[in-house]
Amino acid sequence: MILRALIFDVDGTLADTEEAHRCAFNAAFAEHGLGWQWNQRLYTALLGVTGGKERLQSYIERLDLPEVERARLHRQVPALHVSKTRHYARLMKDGRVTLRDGIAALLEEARGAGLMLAIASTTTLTNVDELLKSVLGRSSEDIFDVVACGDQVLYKKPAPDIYTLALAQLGIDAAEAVAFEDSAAGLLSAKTDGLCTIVSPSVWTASHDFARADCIVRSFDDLFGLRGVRAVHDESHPHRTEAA
Ligand code: XBP
Ligand code: MG
Repeated sequence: MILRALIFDVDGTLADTEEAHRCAFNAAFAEHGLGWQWNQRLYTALLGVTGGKERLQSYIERLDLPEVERARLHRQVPALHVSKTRHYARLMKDGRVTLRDGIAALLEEARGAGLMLAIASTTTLTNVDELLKSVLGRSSEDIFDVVACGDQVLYKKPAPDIYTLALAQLGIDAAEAVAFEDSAAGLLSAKTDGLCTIVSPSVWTASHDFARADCIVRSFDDLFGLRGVRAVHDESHPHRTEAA
């Protein structure tokens, strides 16, 4: 099989965005008069649940509350998440978040090598666009051939659904693409779809299990150049890539 596309996770992979997400959640809690504060230690644990709305729901389930109050808070989740997304957009505009090392070169070299580019993310399209406008001055559809994200699928990572959707929209098989991830949930999602997956842990996911990764790098900067690289489908070493 020939390599035809690179598929990127967003949060923690394209950029280290989770501190901005955490601050956006806390700003939304304050706006809604909730006395909640997610510190970095708690947020690292909560990141085990993908999806902001799902993370809020799992947090509410952890609280020691009368059931009536718990039900009221669950009903508040959609509005809370809308507020949080607005705060995240505001934080993206302050320009403090940058692409992770190596990502800009990977995107450029992939284009130069004639590869398609896709996103497979749990976050919302709004967040993807706000991030890319902030770090590259362009929207997601200007850069990526396919943007699969958020509620486009019912089951979020670690379910394979978002990568299945990205591959379908690319019109290719898993053997023709490589996925880039930062978390155990993202890795499991990509591997369940049979994708060769390169992982670079983020500060939030350093303790995750990446045993199934095809390649683990400290930084995406460590990857070889893509020029002239093609995937050689060798039964004994599927997804082995070598310089042409
Ligand atoms: C990471 C997530 C997202 C973000 C928060 O997505 O799990 O939920 O933490 O964004 P990925 P939302 O690594 O798949 O890009 O609040 O929009 O979900
Ligand atoms: Mg991620």
